[in-house]
This record gives sequence, structure tokens and C-alpha cells, in this order.
Amino acid sequence: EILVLAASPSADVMAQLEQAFHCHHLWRQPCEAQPDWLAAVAPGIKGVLTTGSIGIGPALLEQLPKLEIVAVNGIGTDAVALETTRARGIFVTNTPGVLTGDVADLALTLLLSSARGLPSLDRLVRSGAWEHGLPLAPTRALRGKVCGIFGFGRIGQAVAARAAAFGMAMLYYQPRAVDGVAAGRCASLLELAQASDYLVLCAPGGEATRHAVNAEVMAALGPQGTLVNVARGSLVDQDALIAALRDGVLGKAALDVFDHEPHVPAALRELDNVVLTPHVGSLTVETRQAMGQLVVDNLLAHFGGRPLLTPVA
Ligand code: 8YV
Repeated sequence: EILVLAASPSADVMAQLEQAFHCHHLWRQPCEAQPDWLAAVAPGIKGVLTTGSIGIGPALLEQLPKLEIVAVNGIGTDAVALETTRARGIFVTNTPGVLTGDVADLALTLLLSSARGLPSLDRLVRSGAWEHGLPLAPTRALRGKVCGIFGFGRIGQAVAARAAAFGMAMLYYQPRAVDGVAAGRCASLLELAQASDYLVLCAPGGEATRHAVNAEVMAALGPQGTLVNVARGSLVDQDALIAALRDGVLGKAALDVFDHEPHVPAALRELDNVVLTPHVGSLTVETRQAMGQLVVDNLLAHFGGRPLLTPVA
């Protein structure tokens, strides 16, 4: 029996799940009915399907005595109580690899939108202001600018490959050096921010990176600098970010992820030096199909007694 915490946008993946397992869909229950409904199904649950943002916390794990596996439909496992799963020998899988290209594409989309002021230009044409002769301000070119990447794994390196095609120079920071890459490594995130025009966040969430981008890092990126986040909202001190953007300490931000999604504070929404998207890095038909397939294949492997395809260490 599988507990499904969120809908998969792929009907084909849902059909495969339904065919192979007895699925209980928590997300189909109205909020107020969920506790009783859960109490009734919990004792039989052996697998959980969740997302990168929802994960699974200690309280729900505690309710599932027979749980063997948590399959995350996403790469991030920062919302999974890994200490508990480890202690109980519960397997965890995620979906690495298949979403790399689309998340990197969105990072560049945000970077370019912010650099060229796409949202306000779009509004300007729609409103008729262009027709009425409103003067247009030039923006800054990307070529020759420094793209700093925090977190230089698969996604960070895919961002670097794309940014290089726009003539940008590449630097990165993460605790562990990566061999054989064209980008130089800075000694710290602060140093990376100081050296960068654009700082793109691609590091995992969790305690180790919580509020890594603080007021000091934002000030180092500076009034001409832009912060791009396609990783996790938790990497950024969001209150400090709002203040830095409002006071001109930091130039711009382009964000796909936030602290308490889907809530985005009004103070952030009101700023016109930000570009905002609703956590859609992996949201393409192709990638969501591939992610969903990996989730199903991991569950089938586990319950079929075969090795997991993408276990989380
Ligand atoms: C989605 C993500 O939020 O992969 C991740 O870690 O954050 C995203 O792909 C989500 O997990 C989709 O189900």
C-alpha cells in the first residue's frame, strides 16, 4: 500500500502506480478530513510518494509503522526527516539527473529576464506605453560579466555551460573542489559574491546551507549585482533579501523558490527589481514524465526485491 502525498502531473505515471499498487491519495482529501483519513490508512502503508518541497517529517513517519520506502519526486531531500528514515532503515529515493537541464534552463531564463528587464518590458508593450513614445532605458550586456555559482553539482555545472554560451566568465563555490572544470573556485561564498555580477544558487537545502546567503553576502554582491535562486528558499535570509533589494544594497533578484511556499511576502511581490516564478524549475512535460517514471521504477524495484535505481545515501 502506497501513500501518495501530492498529485503527479503525469497521468501515465499515475496509471502505472494505480496498476501496480494500492494507492491512498492524501492530496485528494479535504484538509479537515485528512487526520482521520490518515489514521485509518496509516497502519498498512509500506511506501510513500512525496515531492521535493513536501518531503516527509518525523510526525508522519511516526504514524507509519510498516513504512519501507519514501520515493521523492524531486532531487531535494531536505524536507525528508533523514535521521528518522536512517534510524528505522527506511529507504529513500530521489530523481537525480533527469531534471538537470530544465532547472538550468530556468536559471538562465530568470537571469536573462532580470538582466534585460523582461517583465516590465512586457507590461510596457501591453499597456500601450511604447506606442505613446515612452523612452526606453538601455540595460547591461551579459558578455564579460561574472556568473558565480553556489553549488557546483550537476545543476550548477549545467548552468555554467549555458552561461558560458552567453560570453559570461564562470566562478563557483562549494566546500568540495570539482576537478576538470573550466570555472575557478572561490575560497568562500562571500568571496564568490564579491567577485560576481550574478550569483546563481544551485546548492542543496537543509541545515548546512540555511541562510548561507545573508545580509553580508548580499552586500558583497552589491548594488549592481543580481541574485538568482533555483535551489531552495531556505538558502536565503528572505527578510534580509527584501531589505537589501528595497534599500539598493543589492541590485536585483530573480527567484523561483521561497521560504514558505507558496506564500510570497507582499513586501517582495511589490518590488520592481525582482522577477518571480512559482517553483517551476522542473515543470516541463518531459521532465515531470521522466521524474515520475523514476519514482515508479524505484517503487517497483523495491517491492520486486531488486536494487533501487537512485537511492539517497
Ligand atoms: C519540485 C524540486 O518542487 O526536485 C526538487 O527538489 O524542488 C522540484 O523538482 C518537486 O519536487 C516536484 O515534485
